[in-house]
Amino acid sequence: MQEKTELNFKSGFAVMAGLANAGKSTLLNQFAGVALSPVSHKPQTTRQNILAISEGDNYQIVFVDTPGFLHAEYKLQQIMLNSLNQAISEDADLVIFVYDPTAPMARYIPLIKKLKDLYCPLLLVINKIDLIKDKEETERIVKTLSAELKFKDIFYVNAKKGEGVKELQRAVLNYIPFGPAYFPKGQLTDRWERFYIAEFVREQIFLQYGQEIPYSTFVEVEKFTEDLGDKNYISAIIHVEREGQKPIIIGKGGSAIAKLRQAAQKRINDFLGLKYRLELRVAVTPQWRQSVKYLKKFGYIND
Ligand SMILES: Nc1nc2c(ncn2[C@@H]2O[C@H](COP(=O)(O)OP(=O)(O)OP(=O)(O)O)[C@@H](O)[C@H]2O)c(=O)[nH]1
Ligand SMILES: [Mg+2]
Repeated sequence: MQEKTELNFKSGFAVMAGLANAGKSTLLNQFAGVALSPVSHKPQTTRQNILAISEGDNYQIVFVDTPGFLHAEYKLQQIMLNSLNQAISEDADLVIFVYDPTAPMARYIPLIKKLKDLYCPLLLVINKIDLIKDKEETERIVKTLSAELKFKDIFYVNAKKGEGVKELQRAVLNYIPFGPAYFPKGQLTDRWERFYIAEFVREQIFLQYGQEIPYSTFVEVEKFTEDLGDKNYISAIIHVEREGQKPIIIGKGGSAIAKLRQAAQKRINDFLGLKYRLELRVAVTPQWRQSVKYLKKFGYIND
């Protein structure tokens, strides 16, 4: 029986890779059919790989969202880069190169170099087609990239609107190997609610605050009650790196944190399909992005 199942069933990992802000998380959410991975207009929104499991009667595709390729300066960024490297070189059955036409081609050089070393099939996705001027520009991009990398296929997508996503999803299945499912049927992702709660607060911080604030922030879920009915609540700590960042998060008379609390609470409740009251407080945790101790505590480094 086992042999028959393996012959009929396809299962594997389709990993997205691209520069920061290319639209990888937007695309992952389209594949998932739900806003699972935080999206913002700022680069480096995604810090850890996020899985969306898409399934049918005879397949299970695990789409993997990764942090955008970057030049790592601090420890957290090195960890982000490692997550991408591991996903494309160890986990992937297929890599989807998400290309953002609004980024200068020169910024792609180190990523292209990395993608040259892959053994698995590679698909090119030109995202943000709504922002491309004309057909000539598209042709020029495809020609330049195709001279460097061997693509199995090329797709033109508007991830924000979901245009071209179905065709891409169907094509991905062609490159997924035969084998038994990696995850139990019906599972959407590999992480628990607490992870997503923290991520959705962080997403709102990326949307609401400027400059260094989003990058200096970690959100820790302290309490998450599940059996108090309409008194269910979540309490979370927003860690910042410097004393001076605390009043910025809080805002004049608490106005900024009140706005943040409201937006994050709505995002969490929409996702979980339940009503929680969200409580937020701010703590100063100096240099956490450089500290192995805190990066372990916050789950960026696994023992
Ligand atoms: N106009 C347009 N904007 C898009 C499209 N796809 C994504 N975006 C926008 O691009 C920005 C970045 O999207 P994300 O999905 O967060 O990008 P990402 O690649 O995950 O970025 P990092 O997590 O920082 O690596 C957001 O403001 C999206 O709304 C698209 O097809 N067209
Ligand atoms: Mg992202």
